[in-house]
Amino acid sequence: MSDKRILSKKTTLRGEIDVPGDKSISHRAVMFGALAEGKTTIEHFLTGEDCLSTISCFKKMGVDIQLDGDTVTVNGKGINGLEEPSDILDVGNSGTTTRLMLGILAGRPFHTCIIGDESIAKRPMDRVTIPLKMMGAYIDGRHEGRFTPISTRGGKLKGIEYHSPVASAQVKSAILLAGLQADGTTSVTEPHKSRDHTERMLQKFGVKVVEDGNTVRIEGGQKLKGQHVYVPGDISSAAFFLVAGAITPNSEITLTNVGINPTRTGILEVLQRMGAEIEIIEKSNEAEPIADIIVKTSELKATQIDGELIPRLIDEIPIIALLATQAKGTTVIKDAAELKVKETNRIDTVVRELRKLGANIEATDDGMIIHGDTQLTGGVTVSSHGDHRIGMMLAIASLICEHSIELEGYEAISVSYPSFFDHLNKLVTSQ
Ligand code: SPQ
Repeated sequence: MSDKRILSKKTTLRGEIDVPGDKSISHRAVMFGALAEGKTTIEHFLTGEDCLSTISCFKKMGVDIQLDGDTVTVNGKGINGLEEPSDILDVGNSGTTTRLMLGILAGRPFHTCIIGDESIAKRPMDRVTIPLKMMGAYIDGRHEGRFTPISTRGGKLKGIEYHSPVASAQVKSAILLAGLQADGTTSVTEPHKSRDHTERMLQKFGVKVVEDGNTVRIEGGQKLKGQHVYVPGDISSAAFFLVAGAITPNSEITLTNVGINPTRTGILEVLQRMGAEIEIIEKSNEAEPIADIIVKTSELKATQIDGELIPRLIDEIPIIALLATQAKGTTVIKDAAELKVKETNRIDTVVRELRKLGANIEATDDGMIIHGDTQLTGGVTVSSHGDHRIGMMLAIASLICEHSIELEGYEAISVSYPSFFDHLNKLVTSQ
């Protein structure tokens, strides 16, 4: 990794940030626009690398997609309008693109070959290929279809009742997207409810989806109709500045138009429980609820994070670990073994990199234990390990380290937050 940045302590952060569009919702808006009949316009789209990979894959399947600033226009020709790509579909670093697209391709009567980067090649795909094969799809890949490169030739699908061993929106969404193309009813039941952007957006595009506790059902053969989608700010990106505001002295930050879908707001509950001074000003509540959030420097106390809360803050655990280093007492995070199969093993990378900075943190089998109220020292080189969320967590940690740090692999941040350093600089300079 050759890209490096020196980052140093800051005494105050002030100002307002318009957080970029939600990554999960941006992916889905392009995909559902491609499956729909007619025009879909997407406003406040996230132009991070992951979402650009989704656009590129669907363009290769013959979909007319135009990107202008952060507005996307998709001219969908319906699900039968997708064409066999003449080239491989490269998903880059994006697990969401891979898994949701597999659900769509499961029912398409043509051949595709999906590849991604080194990190994607290590992430388990059998969590979606197993149920999709049960539905009748022809899918194969490295290690008996568990890893990319993966090839698909869609089959005639039949509905299944699937009980997922993990709470995963990617698994749930892949099965629902295959279910749309299947004979009969498809249902997915999860141990805990994962983010529900697919269910909300399918309904917006005119599809009937029935939700009953942790079970979601869909009837095959329904059609999608093009829509206008406004993508709220990504709460997973906002989380970095919510924590920055709480732990940096003399700070007050306003984050505007942040999505506060209850399946994603675990971070807000944890901040409140830990004593952070935050104010949530709700603004609108259409397909996805939105709020402005204000955070101030706060006295923090430790907490325990587990159970149904985990899928509601899974991507925020790296930055919550940093928050916990500044809280009085010991914070315990458990039931989070899913962290091991993200862009990196996020239990290992968080513990390893925060320890280098002087944190008192231990890894467990399914989470971590953080002994708080620690002065982070810094004065070392840390690495993102190519994982955007680890890179941003370390950049926020630098704000409170005694000595400056060198961050290796900062470019990974553009996967989900290309304007991250511009926003950080804005908060440092707008006193
Ligand atoms: O897309 P990708 O690479 O899987 O991205 C991550 C992230 O940190 O941005 C996970 F590494 O977010 C996932 C999230 O963890 C995005 C997502 C979605 O859009 O459906 C769901 C979650 O994954 P999962 O496996 O729990 O379904």
